Amino acid sequence: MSTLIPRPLEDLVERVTTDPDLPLRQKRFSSALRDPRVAAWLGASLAVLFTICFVTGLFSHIQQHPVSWLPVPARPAGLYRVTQGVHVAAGIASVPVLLAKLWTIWPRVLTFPPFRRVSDVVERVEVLALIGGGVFQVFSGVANIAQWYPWRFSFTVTHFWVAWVAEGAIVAHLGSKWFVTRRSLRRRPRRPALSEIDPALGASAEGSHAGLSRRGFLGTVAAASGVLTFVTVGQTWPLLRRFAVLAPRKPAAQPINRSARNAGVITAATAASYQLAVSGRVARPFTLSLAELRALPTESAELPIACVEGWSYSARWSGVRLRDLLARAGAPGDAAVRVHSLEAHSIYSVSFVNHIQAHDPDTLLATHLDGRLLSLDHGYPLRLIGPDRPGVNQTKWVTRVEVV
Ligand SMILES: Nc1nc2c(c(=O)[nH]1)N[C@H]1C(S)=C(S)[C@@H](COP(=O)(O)O)O[C@H]1N2
Ligand SMILES: [Mo]
Repeated sequence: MSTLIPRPLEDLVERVTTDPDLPLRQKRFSSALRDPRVAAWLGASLAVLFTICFVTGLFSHIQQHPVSWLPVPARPAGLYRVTQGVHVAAGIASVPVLLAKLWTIWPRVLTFPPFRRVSDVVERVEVLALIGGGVFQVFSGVANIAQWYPWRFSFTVTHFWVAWVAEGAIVAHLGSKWFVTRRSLRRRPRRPALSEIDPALGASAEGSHAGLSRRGFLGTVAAASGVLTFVTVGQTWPLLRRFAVLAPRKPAAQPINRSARNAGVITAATAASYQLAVSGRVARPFTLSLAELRALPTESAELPIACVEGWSYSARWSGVRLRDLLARAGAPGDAAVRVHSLEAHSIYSVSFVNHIQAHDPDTLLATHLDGRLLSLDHGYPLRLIGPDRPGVNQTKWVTRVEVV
């Protein structure tokens, strides 16, 4: 194999990185836990968790940024609730695994010089994408759940594109490590021969890391990951609701992400002049006053609010069916809809409803939540709620239905 580095330098490098008394003494960080089998287990777990995040994330993306040529179905009604719940849970579960993986590999990052062969350069770029991408995705995802935005870029757009970089690096890394990983995972851990046991220390080669075996280390990582998931997943899974002590939002309290005050809609929503307009690609556009709206037949549906942040709850909503309004206006059968909010200057003030969801009997412009008139913060006087839709697109304070 051709090398990029002259022989004498290579010898020096060899000395520097192995001599325990020299600055870049990689060996000093050697630990029985930094072994290929541990690295392989952590890597394989991360690949599974990240891929779950990637696939569910693609679905979230198409949900949050809908395109008319790929309409998402309206059924099952709780689909997005499940996929987004899994997305966030897998992301949270990956935190301890990622930290452990970084800990096991970081002495290798110290290798100096970083490249000796052309293949090293390729590997470095791949590892950089893997570490950078993985750390960025987990960090930005967790920060977003905590509604902490220490950045200026758009979270959804950046999280989406970096996901491709990270997943691409995972696939490349899996390709290059496939045989090593498979061998490491298959091989039983080697038991040290008696001669290898240092009688003075009274410990095996594995004992160099005070007591924590490889199995114990992996077990600890798995337990940390399990506990973190257990104390947060109740934000979307009602069965574990009371254990969700680390969940930033408590779904039982029916959280509000944007209040009426924040959205600047209080006056417009409570004004006597409030109207709902149905217009656009229709034969008979019309408007309704609040009194006329209340005189219409009402329907109800049990539907979840599922926030992209991972919390969700199911509730009983009642109001007017969107498809009844479309029929009344003489909208075509393939009509999709843009629902406009009284809220101005927000990316959430207009929400797209594809033709499948627009004609679903459970897609409502709701006036009531769990039998009570909507509060201002929940979207009074009218909010959109439909099956298999992300929370961000369940627009509040609706004032116009534009048929497209
Ligand atoms: N007009 C408008 N509607 C909105 C939002 C918004 O910022 N503006 N936030 C959305 C988000 S992110 C979620 S998760 C849900 C939460 O619904 P709730 O506040 O009624 O519980 O409302 C959605 N509806
Ligand atoms: Mo949300």
